[in-house]
Amino acid sequence: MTFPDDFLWGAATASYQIEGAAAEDGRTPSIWDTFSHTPGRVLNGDTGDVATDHYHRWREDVAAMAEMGLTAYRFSISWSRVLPEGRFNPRGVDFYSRLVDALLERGIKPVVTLYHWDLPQELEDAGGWPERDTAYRFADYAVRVGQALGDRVHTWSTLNEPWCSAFLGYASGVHAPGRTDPVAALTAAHHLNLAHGLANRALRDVVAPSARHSVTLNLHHVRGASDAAEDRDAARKVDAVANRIFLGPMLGDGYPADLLEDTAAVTDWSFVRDGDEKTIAAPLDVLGVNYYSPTRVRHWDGASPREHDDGHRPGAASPFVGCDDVEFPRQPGPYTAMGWPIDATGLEELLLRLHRDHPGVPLMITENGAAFDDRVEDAGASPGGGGAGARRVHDDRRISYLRDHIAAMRRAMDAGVDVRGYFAWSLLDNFEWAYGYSKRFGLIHVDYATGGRTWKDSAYWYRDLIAAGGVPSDAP
Ligand code: PNW
Repeated sequence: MTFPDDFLWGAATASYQIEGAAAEDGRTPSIWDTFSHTPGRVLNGDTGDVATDHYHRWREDVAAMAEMGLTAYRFSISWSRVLPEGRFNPRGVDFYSRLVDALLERGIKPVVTLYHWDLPQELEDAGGWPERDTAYRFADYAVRVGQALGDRVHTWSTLNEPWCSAFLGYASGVHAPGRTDPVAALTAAHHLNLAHGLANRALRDVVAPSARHSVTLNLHHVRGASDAAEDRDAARKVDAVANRIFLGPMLGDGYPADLLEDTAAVTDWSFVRDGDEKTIAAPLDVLGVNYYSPTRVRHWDGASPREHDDGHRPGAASPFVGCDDVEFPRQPGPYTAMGWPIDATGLEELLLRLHRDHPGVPLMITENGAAFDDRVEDAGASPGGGGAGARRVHDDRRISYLRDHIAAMRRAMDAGVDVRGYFAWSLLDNFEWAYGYSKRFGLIHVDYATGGRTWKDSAYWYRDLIAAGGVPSDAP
């Protein structure tokens, strides 16, 4: 396994999941502040008020990245820090400006996501993503950030996982703002697409010409449970409303005809105006792909209880609008602590499919990783155990997960797929949305009582892999 010299090895985070300091330096609430403070929405009533306290500990976090040898860091910007209640807030931007400078000093390329789900609350109050004006507000915000940081950012990504924003936020309601309205969800998906196109175009006018422009999608690698025509059709439907609803317009093919047919009973799509698809098809330098596990689907005949084992909360409405005759049967194990199946072949197949359907579009793995119940060993008390206070965090399964997925990516590259970088999710344990702090995805363990950081075994392993040019230390 050898990788190109300029291949990016990174780790990723998101503003609401790590920053804390929810009311500091002028920041006002986003939909995730409101949602997490609403009883019953997030496990154990956890909120992002403090999170990993990265807002105060960012210097130490950047030092850890440098020690790990990361060549890139993917983070997101909090819209309501930069434009609290719509007013420009220089103190909010200054935080990111100092962070970017510190990264560059260490030779770490900043990969900036403008939107990782934390819509300013006042924009949700005005209608949120189902309201067309939100897309224009997003483009204005992108320009503000571009003007402030545009001379220093390596890659700009407009949105992280618009599928989650639209369908978990407005259809199943397990994410903020917690609405369950399929028409609102499809409308939101379109306005997120539009927001991406408007922001991508506006940014190019204000940032360095060398900057790359991107978006990150959580593409579902959908597999039918059998080769039967009805299961294949179930896979086609889910692929349309989870993947091609974004890939189509963003990569210049417009909305797929089968998606419009499958959802015709829900909406006539009259919210798409003349010229929108052209706006959305703004040129992309690289497409970000987040991959965790494959999605297994089967035709549902309505006779037996419908299976919905795709990691979504039991009893919640389905996020898959227009797929009422599809079920999501349990997949063979093993699983992560999220209950997500572990299967690296899905990543390889997904990359090959993207390369086949959209040749010439470079790809980047912008998230890949796993939550496990890591074994924390406090060695301070045991004789010969590494000294007082020494702590080890053993996470062999995370190492295997990362190793297998990096190998799968490498196989796809060997078959001709142009992959430019790999980002582990996540640098730190953090606020895992509806699961609060109960799920840990980090390379670095966070003690939420003290804020203390401890490198897990996987962090040392990843450091060694990067130092060896992408070769895992125990490779045959
Ligand atoms: C992604 N799903 O979220 C996000 O980009 C991260 O912020 C998050 O922490 C990470 O993956 C792990 O969950 C997803 O239900 C959340 O399909 C849910 C789903 C997909 C991605």
